[in-house]
Amino acid sequence: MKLIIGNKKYSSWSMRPWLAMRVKGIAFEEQLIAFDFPAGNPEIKAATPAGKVPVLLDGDLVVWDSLAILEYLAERFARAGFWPDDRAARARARAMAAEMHSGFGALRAECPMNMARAVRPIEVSDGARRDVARLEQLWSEALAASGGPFLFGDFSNADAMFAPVVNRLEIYALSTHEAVARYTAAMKALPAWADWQAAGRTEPWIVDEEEI
Ligand SMILES: N[C@@H](CCC(=O)N[C@@H](CS)C(=O)NCC(=O)O)C(=O)O
Repeated sequence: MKLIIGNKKYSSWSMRPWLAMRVKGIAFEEQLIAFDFPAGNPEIKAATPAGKVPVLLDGDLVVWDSLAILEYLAERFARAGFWPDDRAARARARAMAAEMHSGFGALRAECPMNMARAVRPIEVSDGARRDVARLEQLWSEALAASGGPFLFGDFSNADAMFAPVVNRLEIYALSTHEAVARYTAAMKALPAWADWQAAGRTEPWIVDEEEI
């Protein structure tokens, strides 16, 4: 299996399946295609019809889009615990993943993921503040129900979906909520997180619009 990803420093969507596969111990080859061109990297467009990373290749099968890849992995490795075992928890985890995938537009637009940025507060819009408040609500409720350390106890696809916003909340100092601090510590304690971040920090590409 091969996972095509973008810059580890900036590519929030790529981080999701990469982290999930590493945490679940799934072996895969990685191909990094950096986006360091003003109008996108033509190599990405050549490698995938949608012109976006991540993309998972499994034999002849091509799966694009981070959430679709996570769903495929959950079926392909049914015993790996990509989703919670309990049906109701699984439904909630999927609802949270879907909300993340289709929402939080203000936060995503104003506060790009950046694995090499030092913590430095910025002013954000009311919309982004509302996004942060919604994350605090979602995470505190899920952690209280499961007991943590991850949203549904063990690391699941829901955590993979939210991992990039953990970085956004931290580097722009957007939340002082206790549940966010606890969840951030659990994420950052993952060896896979440390490996992704260390690689992102050594990348040579600087994309101006991602540097806030
Ligand atoms: N819906 C897609 C979005 C993927 C996406 O926007 N990827 C960005 C990188 S994070 C990308 O490929 N950008 C390169 C480009 O647009 O040229 C997913 O979740 O996988």
